Amino acid sequence: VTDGTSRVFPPTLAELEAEAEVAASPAAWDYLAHGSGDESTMRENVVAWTRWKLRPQVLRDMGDVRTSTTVLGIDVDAPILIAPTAMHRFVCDDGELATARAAVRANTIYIVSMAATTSLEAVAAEAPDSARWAQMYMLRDRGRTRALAERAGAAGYRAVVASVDGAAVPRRSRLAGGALVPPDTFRFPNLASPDDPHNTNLMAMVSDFDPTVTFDDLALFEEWSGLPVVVKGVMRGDDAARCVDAGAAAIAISNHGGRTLDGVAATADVLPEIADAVAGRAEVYVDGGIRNGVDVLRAVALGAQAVLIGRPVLWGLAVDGADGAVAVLHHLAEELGRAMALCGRDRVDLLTRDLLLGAT
Ligand code: FNR
Ligand code: LAC
Repeated sequence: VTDGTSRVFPPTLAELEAEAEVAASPAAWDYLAHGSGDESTMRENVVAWTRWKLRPQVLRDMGDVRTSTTVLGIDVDAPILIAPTAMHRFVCDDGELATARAAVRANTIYIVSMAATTSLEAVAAEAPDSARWAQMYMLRDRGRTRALAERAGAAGYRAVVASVDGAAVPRRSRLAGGALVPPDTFRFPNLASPDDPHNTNLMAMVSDFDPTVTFDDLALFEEWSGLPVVVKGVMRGDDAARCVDAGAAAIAISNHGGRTLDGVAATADVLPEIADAVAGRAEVYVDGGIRNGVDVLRAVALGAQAVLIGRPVLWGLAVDGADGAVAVLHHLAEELGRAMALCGRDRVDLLTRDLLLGAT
């Protein structure tokens, strides 16, 4: 299989992962590959998708299969978005600028992390015509979050993704002492604080998360940015319903790729409950362990409007920069299209729960 560019693309993301481990520095690999505790949630995220077995339909004229869809009214080529992940300069020289170019080429949405090593404005300038969302946590100094939300609105971002899984600092066993000090050449221009304008250590940022945030605060993100709010890190139907009541435009189901609290359920297992609780009042996205196009089909069939891809995009960046990230996104979309044809559904909005054994 080729990815349409120069290099031969591995047939599975597992092979790309192995290449990425070789390509990345040991420090970057320790940072991106691992999870919290004994990593049971991280592993379970991947396995849980495979437990949903398909019930394909046949004899349905699959001459014109389309993976395109919309998220918050924005057209995308596939229901496959780029999850917010920190520090892309850790894995590739161009960092977030490469990711921005990849998102344009794959015609999808790049959710830029608060802990990006490139400013929101520089990412916007690199891909002015594409849709981007800005991820942020509420910081103890709420004025800093407000400033970032205002910058996202001013720089043409189309949504704020408010991450809400930061009530305590996670323990990452594979990072020395549980802390992380990235190369001191890194800058975090979206985390500017008055005394330390451009150089905030990542773990210092995590300790700056405001643990007092409640549902009532969600409206602040919209007020500050003028943008719809996606709430990321929800794992229960009752919480999802309360977020929607509080004005959320979308819910992103996530356990942070198993990087926060080990022992949390796999996202594939809570998706049906959350989709039912939201009941079409907002869009639902899901991330965690999505490693092939069949997983994307499963997620959409269970009620997700789209999925977010975390580590695989970083593997692509590590191996081949923007080309590598595009290859990952194209590969997943291509597998989704094939899975749709073999399940007898030629449009994304025809992917429904009856395609999965035991889901209805
Ligand atoms: C993340 N994630 C994350 N989430 C977020 O809201 N803000 C962030 O800055 C980061 N940073 C981050 C860095 C790295 C290296 C990883 C792997 C993840 C979580 C991310 O958005 C997403 O929830 C998971 O990565 C999804 O799981 P998979 O696809 O990696 O299995
Ligand atoms: C992480 C933080 C930055 O997962 O969200 O490393």
